[in-house]
Amino acid sequence: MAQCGYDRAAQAIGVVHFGIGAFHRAHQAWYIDRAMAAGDRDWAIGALTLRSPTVAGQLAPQDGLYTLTERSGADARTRVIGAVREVLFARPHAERAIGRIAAPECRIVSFTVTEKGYCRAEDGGLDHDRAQESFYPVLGEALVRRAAGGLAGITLLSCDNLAGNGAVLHALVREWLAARAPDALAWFEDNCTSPSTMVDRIVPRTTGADLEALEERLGQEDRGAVFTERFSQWVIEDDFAAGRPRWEALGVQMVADVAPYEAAKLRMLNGAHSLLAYCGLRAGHTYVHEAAADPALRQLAERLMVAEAMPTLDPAPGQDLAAYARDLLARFADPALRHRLDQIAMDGTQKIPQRWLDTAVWHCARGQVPGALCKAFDAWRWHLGDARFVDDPAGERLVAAAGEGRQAVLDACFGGDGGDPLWPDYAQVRALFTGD
Ligand code: CS2
Repeated sequence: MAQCGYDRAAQAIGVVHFGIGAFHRAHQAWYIDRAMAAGDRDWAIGALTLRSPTVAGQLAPQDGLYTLTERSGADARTRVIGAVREVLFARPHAERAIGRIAAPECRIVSFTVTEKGYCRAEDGGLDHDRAQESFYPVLGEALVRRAAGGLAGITLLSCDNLAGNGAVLHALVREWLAARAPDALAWFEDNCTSPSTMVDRIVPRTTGADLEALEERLGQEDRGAVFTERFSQWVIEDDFAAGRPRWEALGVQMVADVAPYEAAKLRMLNGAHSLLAYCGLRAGHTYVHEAAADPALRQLAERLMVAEAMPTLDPAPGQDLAAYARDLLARFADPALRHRLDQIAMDGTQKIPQRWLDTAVWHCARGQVPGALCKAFDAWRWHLGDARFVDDPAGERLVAAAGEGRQAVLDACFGGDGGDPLWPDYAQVRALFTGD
């Protein structure tokens, strides 16, 4: 495979990343690769996979090298990414993984572990049992060692689609340390930062057909290849404990407050994505571009973004939400991406609160009915009606509730276990969606 324009072997591992799925390879790794190609040094990535050894098996034999292909219409551009220097399956290699984060050259620990990887309990705090299976044991032990060794602090950089992802991560790590290593807590608070980020790039799961076509084109096999759109956006709160690559030279927006970008992305892009997923599957479509080409569904997605989500947002100066909605519809419609609706439909309980509920609550408070959201919710309930297609940590509970009607689904997802609702204003939203 062609090389990437800088001396890979000479770069220290400055970034340790949890969750080296396709999204990380097509987004953060691509930015870091370009930063090093532009002259930044020692930001190579040591990647950890928590759940599946497959990606380590794909990338390790290629020495971490892989290609990224940007697709748009009939056009495809491929580039070699060299930023990933090491890939470890964290379970059998926990000690090495801890060592990577505890090493002085580590300056950033980043995360794409999906919404459920943060292991939030229903009250928003840490679910300590589930957290044992996630990144917390490795990260926690590494922080303890850094604290004990008097090392410099690091930046924890969440790159998942959660509102206030940095603050959420910081609070959960604090809880983990408070329960298991209180001695490291003051060091953590004084030395580490957790800026929030908004990440955006549509990265469909790579298929066998993608890999075959690529091999034919390149004349070489690449088992770690990723395929994405040309568009990419990264907005980051500029609060780093120990430096960062010069990302601003590569189009990354370094800002004081990421909240307006994050809210717009979650409620408009991701909100419309989830709507298209459930309504699209219900209408018999397989891909996002098919749903976006269906006039009724396109109109519904547009209505959600423009009429329902936009009024709830408070844009940052220069943030043009109407243009954003137009661009999103064009991105969804690109047939080159072949983005499967069922990829988006999974983990609904983890995604829907930050995608739909804030918008719903806003309209409820004004006595208005967000019609597109009501249709989306109904399609989600339809989706839960067939257990074979439900892929969600709360799957069993939801499928059982789906048989009992709308109210039961809502309660199962947002209502807690009979106690206080998980969501403020939940009662109003419940009345809206159930017609009570
Ligand atoms: C999608 C996102 O799978 C999903 O739930 O909505 O992964 C989406 O493609 C990205 O957030 C785009 O940046």
